[in-house]
Amino acid sequence: MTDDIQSAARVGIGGPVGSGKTALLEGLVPRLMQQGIEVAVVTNDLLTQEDADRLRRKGFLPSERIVGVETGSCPHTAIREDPTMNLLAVQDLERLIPQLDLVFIESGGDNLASTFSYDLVDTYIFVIDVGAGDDIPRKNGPGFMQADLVVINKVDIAPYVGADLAVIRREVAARRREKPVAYTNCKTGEGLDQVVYFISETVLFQTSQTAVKVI
Ligand SMILES: Nc1nc2c(ncn2[C@@H]2O[C@H](COP(=O)(O)OP(=O)(O)OP(=O)(O)O)[C@@H](O)[C@H]2O)c(=O)[nH]1
Ligand SMILES: [Mg+2]
Repeated sequence: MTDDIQSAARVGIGGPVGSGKTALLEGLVPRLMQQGIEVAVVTNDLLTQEDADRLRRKGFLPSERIVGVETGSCPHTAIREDPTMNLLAVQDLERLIPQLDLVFIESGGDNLASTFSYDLVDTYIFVIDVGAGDDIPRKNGPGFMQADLVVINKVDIAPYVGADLAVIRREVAARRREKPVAYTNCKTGEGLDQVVYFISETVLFQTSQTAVKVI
């Protein structure tokens, strides 16, 4: 039934509650659109359309390109154990927008164990924020360890929460080794070019026009 539909690249965005997943989307989507990439977004919330409505209010994407999935269960169930709802949402978007290049799937906020099924996404980004403490990398959560890209967000608040960015950088490098990491401030856009670079190289197979290589 779906054989004749062109498949868009799928990028998961996971991470704890409030780490900045939606803020990251708010930064990434306009940057990718500027490069001519056709983007859509699926958001997951437990019982609401909160994030989908927030993105619609931003006005940077036509409303039909934003789908809010109400998971009604643990967020990781809908991105890993049984991603049916998300797969159907992506398929609907691909049917509606045949020229689609890229679909983001934002998980509901979860814990450090949260990972995506590769049946649902081609690659995924795990967002943690500096405000959660500089010991987060030491906790070895599977989401953080296994994600294709880790984004350490809210670097701007480090001085206010007593988090040492040098410690974070050292411990992230020791645990992630060669796997990419980007340090971002979604309020200013700092570091977002590195995330665009990662997406361009990993799933769009093109060299980003503005981006900087991820460290
Ligand atoms: N100072 C600062 N605040 C940020 C940054 N990124 C996000 N925020 C704020 O952090 C709060 C949470 O951001 P969201 O983007 O809603 O986080 P989320 O991960 O999508 O949250 P859930 O979907 O509820 O899990 C909001 O008040 C954002 O404005 C950042 O880089 N710096
Ligand atoms: Mg969100």
